[in-house]
Amino acid sequence: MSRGRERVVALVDMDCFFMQVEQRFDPQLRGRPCAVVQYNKWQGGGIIAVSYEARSFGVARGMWATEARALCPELLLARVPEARGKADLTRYREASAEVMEVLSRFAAIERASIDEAYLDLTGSARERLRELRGRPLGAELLPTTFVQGLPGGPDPQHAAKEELRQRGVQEWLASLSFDNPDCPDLQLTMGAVIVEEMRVAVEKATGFRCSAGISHNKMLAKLACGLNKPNRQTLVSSRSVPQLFSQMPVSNIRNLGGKLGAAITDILEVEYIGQVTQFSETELQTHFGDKTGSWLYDLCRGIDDEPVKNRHLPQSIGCSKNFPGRTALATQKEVQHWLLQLALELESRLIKDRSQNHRVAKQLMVVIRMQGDTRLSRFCAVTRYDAQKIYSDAFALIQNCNMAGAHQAAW
Ligand code: TTP
Ligand code: CA
Ligand code: CA
Repeated sequence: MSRGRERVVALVDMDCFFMQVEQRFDPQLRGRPCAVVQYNKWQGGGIIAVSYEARSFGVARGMWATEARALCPELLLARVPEARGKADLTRYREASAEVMEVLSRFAAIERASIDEAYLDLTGSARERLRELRGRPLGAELLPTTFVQGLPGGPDPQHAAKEELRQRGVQEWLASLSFDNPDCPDLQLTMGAVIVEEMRVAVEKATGFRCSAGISHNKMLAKLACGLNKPNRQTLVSSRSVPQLFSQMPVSNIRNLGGKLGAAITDILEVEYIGQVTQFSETELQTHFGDKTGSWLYDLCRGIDDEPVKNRHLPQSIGCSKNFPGRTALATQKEVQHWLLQLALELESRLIKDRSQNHRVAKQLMVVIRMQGDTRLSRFCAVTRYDAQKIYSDAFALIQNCNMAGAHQAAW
């Protein structure tokens, strides 16, 4: 078996997640163009989640509600609950836990964010293939699966997306030999069957729809998931990688969205991830260091060895509030007020986490963003789950960052 095709890895990501949570809460929002906004004092609030019905009008995350209404006059809005003067995401965290619980019934999960998780389905896929004893899989087991790169041939002019999907699945299944359970493509196909079942189970238990990607590693699974949203899943086989990568912008790849991705496009003068295959491993190591160079050499060929970790819970518990532009905090009193509000939220979430998950936090990290977008972080030990103590520790950590002077009333 060629390297990098040993595993079956899936990434499940909820469709417009906060929106679906609000739609379950208020059924009048279902099937309608709608969005979730945070706060509403300025421009009707900032949009953080958008239903697919509203996306077709051009409504997007980051717009103000007033801008979105101009694009889509019938847009309905749901508001993020607030507590202690800031957004309260409890409702979404609880909905996330419901989803993660269902996914965990199928395999160990690595929670990757509030609405997505990786699963290593290698073991389950192998077992199911053994049970199959060489019988072929039917297209009816893959009712929402797209096979990336298929159907082959020139793009037909008038075929509907669903018709192309079905033809792709047919072509794919016809290309498989079912008598070899070690065949990587066959294992991926069984992985996709399991993910179809998983997504049905998620919707049945929670009412939420999701999309998924099925491939040989986390990078390809994540990329695959985004190819046919919403409520669909995409299988990316290793043979589809060269074509897919030949037009895939570097920044669309997991871990290449930021500075490293920008360095790759600048230094190598490439636009697409597939173009990186022109460079030797040594060349890549010269530019990016030994470790990153080798990693990149594999990555641009669709190879990524990062294991799916067994991690169900978030690694940290954090809360924050932004004060953009004119709302920037300008006095020590204000800084103290908001630090205390954050500490109060933290205290209650830490206490809940300790009783639910039988663990205790060790480190407190305080991050502040200052004028000109500079960020600064400071750490200390967490000694007690007590808001007053967390607040005073946090304030002590950042007090000397006050440009006006550590003990001034101004900040
Ligand atoms: P995403 O998975 O990035 O987006 P989404 O689920 O809304 O839409 P899609 O169907 O395209 O996956 O984020 C999950 C949730 O996290 C989202 O519903 C709201 C929240 N979120 C924010 O509040 N701010 C942000 O900047 C992002 C990226 C997400
Ligand atoms: Ca999502
Ligand atoms: Ca997500």
